[in-house]
Amino acid sequence: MPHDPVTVQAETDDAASSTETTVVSGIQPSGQLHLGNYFGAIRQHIALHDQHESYFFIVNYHALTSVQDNALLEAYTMDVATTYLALGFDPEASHLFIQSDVPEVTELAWIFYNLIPVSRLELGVSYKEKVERGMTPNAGLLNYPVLQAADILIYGGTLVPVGADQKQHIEMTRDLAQKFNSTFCPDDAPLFPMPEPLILDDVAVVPGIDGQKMSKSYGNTIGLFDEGKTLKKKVMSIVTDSTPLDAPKDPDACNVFALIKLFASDARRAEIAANYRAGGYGYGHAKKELLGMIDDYFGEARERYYDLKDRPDYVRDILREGGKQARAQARAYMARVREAVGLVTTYE
Ligand code: AQP
Repeated sequence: MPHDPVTVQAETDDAASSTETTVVSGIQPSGQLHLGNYFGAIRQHIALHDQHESYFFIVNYHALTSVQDNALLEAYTMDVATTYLALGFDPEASHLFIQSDVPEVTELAWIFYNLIPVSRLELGVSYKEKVERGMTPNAGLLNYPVLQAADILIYGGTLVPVGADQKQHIEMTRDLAQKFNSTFCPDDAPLFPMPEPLILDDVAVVPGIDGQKMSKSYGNTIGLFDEGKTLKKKVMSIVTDSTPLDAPKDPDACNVFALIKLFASDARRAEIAANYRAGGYGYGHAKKELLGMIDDYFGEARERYYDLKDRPDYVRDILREGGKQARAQARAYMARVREAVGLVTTYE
């Protein structure tokens, strides 16, 4: 497998070589986690989490932009944590916690609101796409990247492993760090570092079963732990063109092949591409192959997931401890931010 954690580690070593590296990333509890989340971000999170000081959090404030049902939000939040642990996240080696256990991020976001024009936020690609898809353009959705910047900077994040769709948001984070430093800090003592995104070029944006970006809110996902009939139904419904079985096909124009590439070794990938080009290899063959790959890849983690699902108190304890540590760090940073801004603090 070209993308097992070991390979990702090698790929990320350059970007994360500094001894000062602090890895920070969040994930929305807005639905079942899917292949796009995994290959775009989670795989890198798992590979990096025990290599550096790191903070991984479940961004439930962000998820309010799309989930406004309390039982569902709570269930999705626990599900994200359970998924990370099932995939091998070691809570002793890093911090895994819930965003709202560190409410100081909303305070930092408020400060940042004053440093970015509304017109810049209105140009956000993700914002525009979500509105085009029918989401309500409320203030939370518009300000999503500002809260994200607060999430990253409040822990002094320097490296942010994300999918390609988040590139623009990390640029906004950098601009906000720069703007804060130039507005409130002496030139030789900037408060915030400049975070770098870590985006693996070969993954880019993982397509969903309809060929659009795989996204929880688009209803086009393949869940990490989908199995049996559910998994089969989703894989078999991946959109393809109507080229007949016998005819040669272009693998690079095919959604099924785009997903196969994520799982297959280089040699297997080349073989399947050659089959496409030769003709006589149908999309049904490719889908069957993909189905087996997904099952093999996530089979063991799926078993751990179902085991952990029966132990919600254990998962909650891990989140509580992670939140406690993260909050201590965030509070220390906020004390310096408040002083830099001139917010008089009268409590100890
Ligand atoms: N299709 C994708 N391809 C590559 N990376 C992806 N990511 C999400 N979809 C893809 C990456 O997953 C990380 C966590 O994403 P998120 O859950 O915080 O928010 P998102 O990007 O908005 O994910 P969804 O599934 O599209 O959620 P909804 O529909 O609720 O907005 C990010 O690093 C993202 O790049």
